[in-house]
Amino acid sequence: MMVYQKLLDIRDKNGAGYFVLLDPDKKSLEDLVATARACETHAVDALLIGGSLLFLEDFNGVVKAIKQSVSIPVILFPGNGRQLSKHADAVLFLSLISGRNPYYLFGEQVLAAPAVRALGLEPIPTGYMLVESGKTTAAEFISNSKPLPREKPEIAVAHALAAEYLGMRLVYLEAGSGAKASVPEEMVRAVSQSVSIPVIVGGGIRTPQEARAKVEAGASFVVMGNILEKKQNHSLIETFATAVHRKRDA
Ligand code: 1GP
Repeated sequence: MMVYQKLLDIRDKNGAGYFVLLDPDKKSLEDLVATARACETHAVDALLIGGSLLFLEDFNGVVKAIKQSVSIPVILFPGNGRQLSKHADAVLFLSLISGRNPYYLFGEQVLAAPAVRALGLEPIPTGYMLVESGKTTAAEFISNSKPLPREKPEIAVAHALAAEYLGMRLVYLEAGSGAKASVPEEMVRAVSQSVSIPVIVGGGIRTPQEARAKVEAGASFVVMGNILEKKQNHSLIETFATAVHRKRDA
C-alpha cells in the first residue's frame, strides 16, 4: 500500500495521526534510533526525518538505521534536496507556497525530482505554509520568505485552496520548529473546513492539550519534535499520542 493511503487510513481509524519529527543534526545516531523505537512503542503513527540545515555527513546512514529499527512509516521532510535517501518510505515533496521565493516554490524541486525517481521514493506533494509565530524561525530565515500573518486565517485559506486546486495532496501549516506560538486554532479550523485534502499542523506544540486543540480544530495530523528532544521523556510520547488519537468530540 502506498504511504499516502496508509496515512489516510491511520487518520480515519484514530481520528487524527501523530507524527514525530527527528532532526538528524540534533541527536546522536544512538539517540535517534532509541527515540524512533520509543515512538513506535508509544503509538506514534509515522516518523518524519529532516531539518532546515544538514551538518551531518551520513544522512543516508541515519535514515537506514532508523528504518531498520521500526516498522511505522519513515517519511522524509527535507529542508533541501540533500536530505533524500532510498531507505525512507516516502518524501513530503514540499513547495513553500506561503512565500514568493521562486527557488523554494519550484527551483529546489526541479533539482530534487530526478533523485526522488532514482531512489524509488514515493513523493507526497505537499503545500508547505509558514505561519508567523512570534520570532524568526530557521525555515523562514533559510527560505528568505515571509510567513503568513497569524491573525489572517482567510489568507491561509486562499493559499490552501490554491494548493488543492494545483493537485497537492497535503497542506502543512507550520509555525516552525521551536516556535514561540503554535499555529492558531482559528486558522487550523478555517483551512480544514475549506479544503478536502488533509491538514498537517506542527511547530511549537508543547502540551498534549495544545496538540488536542489542533485536532479539535480539524487537523488530520499533528507533528512534534522539539519538546521530545528537550525532555528525553519517552512516557510523554504516549501522553501526546493519546491526546491526538481520541476521536473528535461530537
Ligand atoms: C517542525 O512542525 C515541526 O517542522 C515540529 O516543530 O519541533 O516545534 O515540535 P517542533
